[in-house]
Amino acid sequence: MSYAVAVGGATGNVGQEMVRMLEQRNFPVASFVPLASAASVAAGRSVRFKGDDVPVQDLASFDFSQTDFLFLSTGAANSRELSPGAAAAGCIVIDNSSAFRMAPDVPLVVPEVNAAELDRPEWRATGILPVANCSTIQMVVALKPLHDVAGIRRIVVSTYQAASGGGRKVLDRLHAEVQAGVTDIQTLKSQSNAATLQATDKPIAFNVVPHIDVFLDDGRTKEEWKMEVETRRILGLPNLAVSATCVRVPVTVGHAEAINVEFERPMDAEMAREILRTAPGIVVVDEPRLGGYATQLDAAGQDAVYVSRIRNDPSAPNCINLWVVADNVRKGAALNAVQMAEALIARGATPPRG
Ligand code: 2RA
Repeated sequence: MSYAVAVGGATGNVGQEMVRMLEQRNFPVASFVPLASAASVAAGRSVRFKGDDVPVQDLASFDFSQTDFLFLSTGAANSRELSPGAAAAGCIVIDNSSAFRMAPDVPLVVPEVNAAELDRPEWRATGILPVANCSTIQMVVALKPLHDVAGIRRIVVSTYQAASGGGRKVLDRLHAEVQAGVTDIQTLKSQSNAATLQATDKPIAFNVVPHIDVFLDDGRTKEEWKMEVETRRILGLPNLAVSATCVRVPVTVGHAEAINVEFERPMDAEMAREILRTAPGIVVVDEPRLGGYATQLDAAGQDAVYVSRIRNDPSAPNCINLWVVADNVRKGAALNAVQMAEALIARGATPPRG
């Protein structure tokens, strides 16, 4: 059986990765429609799929009644406007934005962690399956197998997130700043208010910026809040203690996370290493020597979540530290979305027309 597939936001960063992912994983595509803004249509843009240049069609006015899966990567506001109508027309919307992540009766699924949530019938009423935030996805993939053995008590995580997570604008800005080649501190500082930057932003090149998404009233950023609430939701632990600090770093692709995790029951670095070596979606790269760990560059273009620097934290019982790296555009978005559709198909939960 194969499916009528549409990709919304097909000319964007994540949309393009989505198209590549559908190809690479040989997703059973009967028909393929790339969708984008009216401006992209007017500009005559097309998307290459399986050797053909397929012209983009207008996302806003597309009729989804003959579509089985819509993979949408157009941001939360756009998704709120489009997804309900597309789902009502009969297709399953797999949405990369934050718009529906906290909606009641909508499961937040990371297939390696909680694919069984797809079996709950409630979400069918909305027809929308949100993809979790990229920084959350790689963390729960790494922590779930450990939780199953020893029960997580508390997570403290600091992230090192790539510019691509902020979208094309942030990525372009990083490239422009690096190409400008400015390395002396005074010039970099004076450029932080230059016309190419937003007035409140700091330079990204040669810098790390502890600010991703908007600030909330309590001083956390929304990215930090997302990591906390989404982790509880995906792990099914509504009272779990999670504390996040999210930081943008001058890396193009790949998020890294330094995670400190305390367990209810016995756990140490050696146990964690053994458990993670056979866990789904994980590659352990962990030798205490030069290069015996994974970096963002290693993870870029790869599907796996890499776990390195597994070590005991002697400051608390049953507590370890981990370094977790993944390609934020693949596992953090496009791959997870396609895996969700694959999991639905594998469970026989195909779209109504299936
Ligand atoms: C970021 N996690 O890196 C966000 C993208 N969803 O900005």
